[in-house]
Amino acid sequence: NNVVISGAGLWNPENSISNEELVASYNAYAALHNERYATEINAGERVAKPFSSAEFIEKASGIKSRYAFVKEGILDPERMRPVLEEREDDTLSHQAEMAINAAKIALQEANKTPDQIDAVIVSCAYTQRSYPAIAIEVQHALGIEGFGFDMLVACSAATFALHRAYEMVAAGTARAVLVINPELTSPQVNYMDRDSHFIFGDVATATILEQESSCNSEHAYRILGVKAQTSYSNNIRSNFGYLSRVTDTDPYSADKLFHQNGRKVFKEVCPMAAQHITDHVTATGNTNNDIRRWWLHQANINMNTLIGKKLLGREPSADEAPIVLDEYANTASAGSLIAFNKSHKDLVKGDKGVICSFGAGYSIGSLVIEKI
Ligand code: CO8
Repeated sequence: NNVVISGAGLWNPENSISNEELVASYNAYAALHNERYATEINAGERVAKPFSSAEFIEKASGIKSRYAFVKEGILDPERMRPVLEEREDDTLSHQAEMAINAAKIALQEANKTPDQIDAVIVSCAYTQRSYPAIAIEVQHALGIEGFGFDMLVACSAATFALHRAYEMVAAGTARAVLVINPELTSPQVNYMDRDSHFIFGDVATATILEQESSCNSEHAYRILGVKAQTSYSNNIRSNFGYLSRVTDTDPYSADKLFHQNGRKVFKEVCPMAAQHITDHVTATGNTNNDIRRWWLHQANINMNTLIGKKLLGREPSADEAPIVLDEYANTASAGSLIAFNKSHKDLVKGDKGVICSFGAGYSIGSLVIEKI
């Protein structure tokens, strides 16, 4: 039984933050910091905070702005993190709200009603709590029967969840699965760190997978193959977790937030991703030149250009490998699916494409698909 992607949804918050706004707030924070600790800095006991620049950010990453679920607090040099109110237990949680916004669009695109969905997977880089699962909250709110569960695989959370949904539909354990990626990254961004303060944005994506025989969507894609790979690396890491309470460590310390060795990640992940994709495309009986569109992970424009060159022997055009980094920044696992959401409807029957994530773990996940 063939499995298809029959609907996709993209929801972004109303608030966005430009590089210029972000840099102004970071630089104000750095100046305050350097003034406050001038004596120690001058004595060589503390390092001065370097200044950031909007030009550097755009050139090094391709990012011009990012969305923020809550903007308040992020740009305050005395706070440097969003202000999120804690919601009552009987109120929809932040991430469930984001997830539902994207899920409703995906359901509509797939021409599906909640009673036709058998499972919900919420998969992202962080969930705001361990239990009850955000997926079960979403399932309840949308009136879906069956079951739901959460998954965490950082940058590859979305693709790995699509793989699980594919297996469930192929095995017949679910008629249709709703996969949602509410990437609420801003609470984990270290806005006080010049090297990473610009990288991430908030967004939610959702995707419906179902049997081809039940599909009545205008834009559907048969899944020709799925492939996953992981290889342990500490080059992208966050030590935030439920043990923080008992290890008596500072929950605000830099190691409890996203941090990375960006240069090493770049050097190690690009060749891995290009090889993985080429192997996967070949295993489906195609060559890279048969691929009409590449919906690649969106972490850094230079990474995508390099991987594109390795795949095609030349730089892919924006039509072949769309970039959404300028507007969205890195959204953890959602990037390749934002690209898919924004540019798939022009494909024609028989066109093939690749959705691929690469990042923390390291983890790489891909799907080769064909428009039906
Ligand atoms: N403004 C001005 N100058 C800067 C800034 C800044 N903001 N930042 C760095 N510089 C300076 C550096 O200090 C350095 O100066 P010098 O040459 O004097 O030492 C110079 O600019 C060059 O710095 P880099 O070598 O660091 O610059 P790069 O060109 O390598 O670019 C990048 C840095 C953009 C980080 C790049 O290395 C990169 O993108 N690498 C890939 C990283 C990547 O893809 N990471 C994936 C992370 S996402 C992920 O895995 C998901 C995790 C889960 C989600 C987390 C959600 C919070």
